[in-house]
Amino acid sequence: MDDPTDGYGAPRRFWRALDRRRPPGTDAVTHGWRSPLRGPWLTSVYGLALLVTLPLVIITGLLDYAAYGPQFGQALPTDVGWLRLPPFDWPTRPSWLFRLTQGLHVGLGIVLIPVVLGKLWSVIPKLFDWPPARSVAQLLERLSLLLLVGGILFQIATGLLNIQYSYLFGFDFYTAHYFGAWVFTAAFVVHVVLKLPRLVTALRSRPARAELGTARTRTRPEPPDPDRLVPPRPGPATVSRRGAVALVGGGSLLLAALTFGQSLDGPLRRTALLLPRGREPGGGPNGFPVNRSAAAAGIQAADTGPGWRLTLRGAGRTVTLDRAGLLAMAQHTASLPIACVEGWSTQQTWTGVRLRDLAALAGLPDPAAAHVRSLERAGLFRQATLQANQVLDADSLLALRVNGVDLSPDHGFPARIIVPALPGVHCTKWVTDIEFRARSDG
Ligand SMILES: Nc1nc2c(c(=O)[nH]1)N[C@H]1C(S)=C(S)[C@@H](COP(=O)(O)O)O[C@H]1N2
Ligand SMILES: [Mo]
Repeated sequence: MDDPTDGYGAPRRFWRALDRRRPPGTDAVTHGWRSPLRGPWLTSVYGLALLVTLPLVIITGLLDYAAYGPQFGQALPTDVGWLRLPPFDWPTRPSWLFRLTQGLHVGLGIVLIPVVLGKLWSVIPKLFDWPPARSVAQLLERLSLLLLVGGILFQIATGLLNIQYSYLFGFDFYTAHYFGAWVFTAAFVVHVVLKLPRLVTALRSRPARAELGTARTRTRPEPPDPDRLVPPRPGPATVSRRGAVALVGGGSLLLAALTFGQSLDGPLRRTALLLPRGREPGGGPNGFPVNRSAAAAGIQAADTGPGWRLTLRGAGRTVTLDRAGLLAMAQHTASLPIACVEGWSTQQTWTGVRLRDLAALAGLPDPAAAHVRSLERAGLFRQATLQANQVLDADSLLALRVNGVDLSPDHGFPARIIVPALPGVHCTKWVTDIEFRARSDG
């Protein structure tokens, strides 16, 4: 048929036979897509944008997993087999580290959606290519594309669901998103290795400045390319390449404008229309986002009243304190962020007792770890384990007050954990018990 020298060395008779078995309709579908914009250049422009940014999304995602303390079995999924990351202690400095990695992961993940859609649009006729492959190598390449495209759509869908519905589907989300990330990353690496030379050639073939200066009426199709991205019978342009790039870029900017407010304090937070909740935290010193309210967590006022006690456990020693006892200890104030896995973050000024002072009180001034428990009886996040560096940092607090007033019930009254660069989920509210663990001798 159209191309006797397919260049893949497949037995010609086999491919001819396959071609004759073309499913009805594929021709019509392929020829229905006639945009003269489609071609290596536009695909490569979107591809370059993703090539630069997706590694950031991948790396920040993996860092977020590491921030959860997988060494304590508290990162989800807990068992990842040989996909385990090299173990290291998540640092406490800079204090905005998790705010940055998590904010970038969720923010970029959202902002890149139009670019992903633009890139898929530019190659969609290829989905209906017939025959589906002309050699074993090409068959493998197309299977990797299935993992690439399926992978990114899966990661976007599960990520969006999680920031909307949070932990309703908690456990399944983490498992799916973690393994989905590895599938996608593997396919992404294969794709980059195979296509990078094509991308470079395509971008060199048409100077960007000239291309972006070309009006719609003067927009012409690219010459036929070996990947057949250029349609065989292109129609007239309904928009210029500049317009196509601007449409995608504008979509990304719009999403950015609606998203990044969730990491800002002050009036600009209200621009975060995509922030799923906590947009109306009320005013006053406790007027910042609440992830899970005291009522939702089933915290009874009776349990946080005068009868509340904090239990500290150390090396063979148990100490019990009430709130007055804690307030009588040395108080320390620090301005620290809370950064949630759903992407939002906020910085507040917290006052309370240093965790290292509590460790010393329990007889373990140099603990290996601390296990914190909440009054909450159910719920995934009623407890957390902190690393030694997280206990010992001079700004790590059992906070009693925020912005100069007592913590509100929703922010964890009588006492909550706040540690620099600690994922929000481990800043346990309504703390009742801290167990410091000794270093094993040796
Ligand atoms: N006991 C308890 N502590 C908790 C939670 C919880 O559900 N229960 N949620 C955590 C999560 S996911 C976050 S992001 C922060 C949010 O703190 P805030 O509600 O004070 O803003 O609290 C953390 N502490
Ligand atoms: Mo969170």
